[in-house]
Amino acid sequence: VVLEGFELRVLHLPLVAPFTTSFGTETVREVIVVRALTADGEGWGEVVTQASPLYSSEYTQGAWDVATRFLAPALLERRTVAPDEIRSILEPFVGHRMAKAGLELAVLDAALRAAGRPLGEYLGAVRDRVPSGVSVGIQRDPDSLVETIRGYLDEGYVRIKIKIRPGRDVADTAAVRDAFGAIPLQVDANSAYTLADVDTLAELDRFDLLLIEQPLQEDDIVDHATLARRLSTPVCLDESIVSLKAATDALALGAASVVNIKAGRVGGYLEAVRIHDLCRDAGIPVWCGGMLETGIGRAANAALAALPGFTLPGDVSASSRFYHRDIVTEPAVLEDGHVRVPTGPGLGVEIDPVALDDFTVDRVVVRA
Ligand code: OSB
Ligand code: MG
Repeated sequence: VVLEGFELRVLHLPLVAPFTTSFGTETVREVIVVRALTADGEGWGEVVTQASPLYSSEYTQGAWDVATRFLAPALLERRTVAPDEIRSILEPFVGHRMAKAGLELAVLDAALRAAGRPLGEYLGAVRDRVPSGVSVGIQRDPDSLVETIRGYLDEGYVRIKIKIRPGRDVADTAAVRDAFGAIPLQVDANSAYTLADVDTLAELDRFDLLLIEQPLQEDDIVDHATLARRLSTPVCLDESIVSLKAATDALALGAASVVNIKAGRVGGYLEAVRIHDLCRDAGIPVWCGGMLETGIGRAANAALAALPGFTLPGDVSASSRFYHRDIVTEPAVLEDGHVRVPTGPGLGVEIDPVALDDFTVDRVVVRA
């Protein structure tokens, strides 16, 4: 496409309920929405950073700064850009993968809309809907966790993931198993443990979990491999898998027997597909993670999760799991425990301009 500019906005979307993980509680989703302005029309992307660098080193103001001062100008300087060239154009800038991913998605959407091609087809989707799991934050106590999960199961979610942290792990998991029996269940520690906690983590083995997600720190690839040998629960990596190279190394070391793929964390949907391909060739199941996406990223995640190697249900839930009101006109809904893969050109969803404006707290246009 011929790039003319990028519009970036910071949005504040109120959450339907506070979302608590081992690293903190959110009540408002702060997110950056990107609009690529091209000679053939516009395209939309989303930078999935959060307000503070707690899940990863990236955060809203950092992403805003690097995107407006370095990344967008580098793309605009090229003027004519194909989606699969973006990675190499932005490669000189170290890190900042979520910011890169948001720009890439906006250009990709613009290119696909102009060509009349759906994102799912472009990425290699083989399904028209994807099974929907839900990520459940840490609640006040195990009883309220059980009641919260009962609501999601009644809605039809096919897999439950609970957040854990030291002191809120074994008893919470036991309460969920006691209440609901053999439902598909997994836990996510968001890096809250160290190898010194191996005995506690091994207690989780008796719950027959699908997996334990990211028990140790982002850099702890070797420690994850050590831990994996001590647990019967499969170890899944999230934070650690920041690129195809990181995934290659993690698999070589035996640090992960399952991989969570998030396009934002790895620098974009094209890198996400490469990690999918690697894992598929290695016989490692993958699933699509989430970052409380708006309707933009949620549509793209549904398309990604429809690739053949995504054999476990992802955190691709209905928009209503997080939001009363979305910024797209047809937010993702749960139908028989599944979310539909959009079939229209590009993302296959349309932006609701009024909602977009209502949630916007900052806006800038970077021009060629
Ligand atoms: O670790 O998967 C995670 C949300 C924000 C940051 C990290 C994570 C999450 C979730 C929510 O678990 C996933 C979702 O969008 O449903
Ligand atoms: Mg996670």
